[in-house]
Amino acid sequence: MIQPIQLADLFLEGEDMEALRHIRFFLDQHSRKELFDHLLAPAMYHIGSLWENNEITVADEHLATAICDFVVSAVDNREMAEKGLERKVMVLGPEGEDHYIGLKMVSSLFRDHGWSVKYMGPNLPLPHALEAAEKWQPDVVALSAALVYRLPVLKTYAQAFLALPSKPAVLIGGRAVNVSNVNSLRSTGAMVIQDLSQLELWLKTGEKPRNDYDISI
Ligand code: B12
Repeated sequence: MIQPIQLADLFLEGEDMEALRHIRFFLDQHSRKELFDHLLAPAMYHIGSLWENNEITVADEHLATAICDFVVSAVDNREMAEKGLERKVMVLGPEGEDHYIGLKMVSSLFRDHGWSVKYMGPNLPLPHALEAAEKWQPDVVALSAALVYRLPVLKTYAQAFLALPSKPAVLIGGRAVNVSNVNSLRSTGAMVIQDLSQLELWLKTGEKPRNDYDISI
C-alpha cells in the first residue's frame, strides 16, 4: 500500500495516472474518508513542508495540487446525487480564500452520505453566496479556510448565513480552525468541526460527541 510521501513524490513528478492507480488500489480496502485523511491530506501537508523549506518550487507545488485535485474528482461518487435527495449542502470558501482541496473532500463525504451537494469552490463573495443560498435553500452551508487571518471573514459569512430566513446550519472547518482559537466563531451559533472524522460522525449519527456540536438538523 502506498504511503503519503510516496504519493507526494508521484504528484511532484506529474504522474497522474500512476497516482490514481495507487489510490484506486487503496480504495479497494478503505473508504474515501480514509483516503482523504490517511493519504491525500498528509501528502499535501508534506508538499507544504517542502514548499516552506524551499525544497520544491511554486511550480512543483502547483503541479502536485493539480494532480491531487484530479484524483479527488476522479474518485468522487456522483451516483447518489441524481436521486432527488432531500438534504442539501452548499460548500464554499470565503472571499480571498484560494485553498479548496479540503472543500472538495468535504463535498465528497457529504455525497457519500446521500446528500445533494452544491460545491461552489473557494473565493465566493458573500452577496453571491447569500443569493445562491436564498434561492436553493440548503439545510447546511459548509465553509472552509486554511489561513488563520481568514477567521474574521468566516465569522461574517457564518452570521450572514445564520440570519437567512431559511436558517441553514453552518459548519466551519479547515486548517484555520485547527490552529487557532475559534470561540468567537462558535459564539455565532456555527458548528466548528475539527476534521473529517468529526464530520463523518455527525453525518452518520447526528450525535453531539463534543461540546462543539451545538446544532443539529
Ligand atoms: C496547495 C496549497 C496552496 C495552493 C492552493 C490551491 C488549491 N487548489 O487549493 C495555492 C498555491 C493557491 C496556495 C496559496 C497560498 N498559500 Co497555501 N498551501 C497549499 C498546501 C501545500 C496544501 C493545501 C491543501 O490542499 N491541503 C490538503 C487539504 C486536504 O488539507 P486541508 O485544507 O487542511 O483540509 C483538511 C481538513 O482541514 C478538513 N477540512 C478542510 N475544510 C473543511 C471544512 C469543513 C466544514 C470540515 C468539516 C473539514 C474541513 O478536511 C481536509 C482533510 O482532512 C498547504 C500546506 C498545508 N499544510 O495544507 C499550504 C499552506 C496552507 N499555504 C500557505 C500559505 C502561506 C499560502 C499563501 C499565503 C502563500 C502566498 N504567499 O501567496 C497563499 C494564500 C492564498 C489564498 N489567498 O488563500 C501556508 C499557510 C501558513 C500559515 N501560517 O497559515 C501553508 C500551510 C504552507 C506552508 N507550510 O507554509 N496554497
